[in-house]
Amino acid sequence: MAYQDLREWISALDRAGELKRIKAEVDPILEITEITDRVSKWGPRGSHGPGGPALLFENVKGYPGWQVLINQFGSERRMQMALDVDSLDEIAGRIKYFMDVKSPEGLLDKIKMLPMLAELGKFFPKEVKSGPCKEVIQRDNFSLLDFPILQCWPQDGGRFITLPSVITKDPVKGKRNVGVYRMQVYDERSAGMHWQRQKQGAEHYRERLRRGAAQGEAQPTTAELDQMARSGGGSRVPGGKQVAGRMPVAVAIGTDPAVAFSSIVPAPPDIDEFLIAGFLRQKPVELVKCETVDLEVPANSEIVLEGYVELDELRPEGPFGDHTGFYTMEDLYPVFHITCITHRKNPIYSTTIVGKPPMEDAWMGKAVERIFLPLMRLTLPEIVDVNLPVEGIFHNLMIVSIKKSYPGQARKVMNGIWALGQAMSTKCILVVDEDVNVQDVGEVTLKVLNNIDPERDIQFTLGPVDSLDHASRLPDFGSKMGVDATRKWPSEGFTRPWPDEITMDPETKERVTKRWKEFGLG
Ligand SMILES: Cc1cc2nc3c(=O)[nH]c(=O)nc-3n(C[C@H](O)[C@H](O)[C@H](O)COP(=O)(O)O)c2cc1C
Ligand SMILES: [Mn+2]
Repeated sequence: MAYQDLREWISALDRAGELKRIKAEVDPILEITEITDRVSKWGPRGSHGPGGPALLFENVKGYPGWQVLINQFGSERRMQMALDVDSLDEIAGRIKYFMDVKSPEGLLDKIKMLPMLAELGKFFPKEVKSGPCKEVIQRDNFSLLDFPILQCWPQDGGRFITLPSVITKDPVKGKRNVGVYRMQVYDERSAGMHWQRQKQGAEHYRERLRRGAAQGEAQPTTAELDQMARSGGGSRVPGGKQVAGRMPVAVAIGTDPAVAFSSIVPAPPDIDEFLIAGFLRQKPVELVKCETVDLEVPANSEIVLEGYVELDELRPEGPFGDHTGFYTMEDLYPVFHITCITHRKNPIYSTTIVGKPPMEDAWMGKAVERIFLPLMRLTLPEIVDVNLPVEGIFHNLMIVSIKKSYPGQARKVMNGIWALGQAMSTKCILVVDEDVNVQDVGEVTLKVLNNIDPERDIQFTLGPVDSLDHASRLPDFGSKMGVDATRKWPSEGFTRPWPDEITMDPETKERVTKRWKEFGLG
């Protein structure tokens, strides 16, 4: 059953004992982070779970009447609740169900497909006339400074909106994109728009730059496009030509959990994340038209910011304490100018913090790992399982097990992953045989390091790297490493015998089990 909105989700968390309300006064400057960070790290020693409860701050210093929600996704259990499943693999199962369709062979087959088609219809977003996000419409007297936006870490460049669903459209194809890109508050009506270079919002922006430039005297050269596209945005076409124009942008804050989660999933570029949300909640996302821009936003949003990004404006953004555990340094990004704010009465501000793992985003990342497994298998069917260990911060380390059938297959898999959407920036890929449990990092360490001849089995490549990588030779460009830790075959030039793994024989095991009490070992 889909949650209607953020409030129904909060009630569900409350009923399940997954929410703590904090009535003591707390400062949105640093204090909420310190409290949430400690709670995120609750859990048995040596493991990452269970992640502590969701927190609702009801007495935010300087913001009477406001409530701030944080850590809503911060445990495996809550991630399952958010997507209404008992195990995240259930979603993978539902994806597989739709993917396994073979073309119908006769009328009976076609009839059998009808329920599936009817179900598909439930996923598409649906436009409605109005909704709760229109309860208060502010066209003039509004200010971002009225919102309890956090300053997360001491060296942050200011306050940041950390969980906004940023909605844009491709200017040519008209296709919508929704992505979470943090927004640094500059003043009452403007904020940074931190879409990183390889993200879809940035691509929509570049598409406008290309079009704008095309309407001018000359097409930009490749070098000019590169410069314009720096940091996902661009300022001027070099040579004094200015690409004037505005890109409409809408931002939804505080939606139902399926919409918020869908905004972070690395969906293929042309897929509308509201369709994914519809699939996850098995009910269409209801959208309303914005007041001042030609975009639609979830009708149930707590807060909607409408506005535009100027095509010829960049401004320093950052520093920001990031999910790498380090600060990302100041860099140039486009600026979002607000033309209108609409919100529910007494809106609830929904946010998150990132920092040293594990934090709330670790659980979102784990959900992505589970849900995307069947989609990875579409391109790389030999993949058995994937683990993105939390300290690998998603882009630094991917461990993947494969069913190996031919020489060199591990390297084919690495190259496939480096070609797969946001996985392109994976800094280190470990490929192991299918008998290795990739979820057990201890077992992976034992087997990978035993099985490799480093010079032979490590492969370097050059290409796009994550914008948050502070060690790469250049921003967004650097080297990546793949480790082929599968057993080497004679057909791969390995002719030495390969030893068996140590295991006890079943007879001895059984004999010892039967007599276990005799030994007085508990
Ligand atoms: C809490 C949180 C904050 C994020 N902040 C940013 C950000 O500031 N910039 C960015 O490019 N991606 C950020 N991301 C990652 C994107 O949301 C993610 O890559 C998403 O898939 C992008 O969608 P897109 O492919 O439609 O661009 C963040 C993710 C989370 C969970
Ligand atoms: Mn997208």
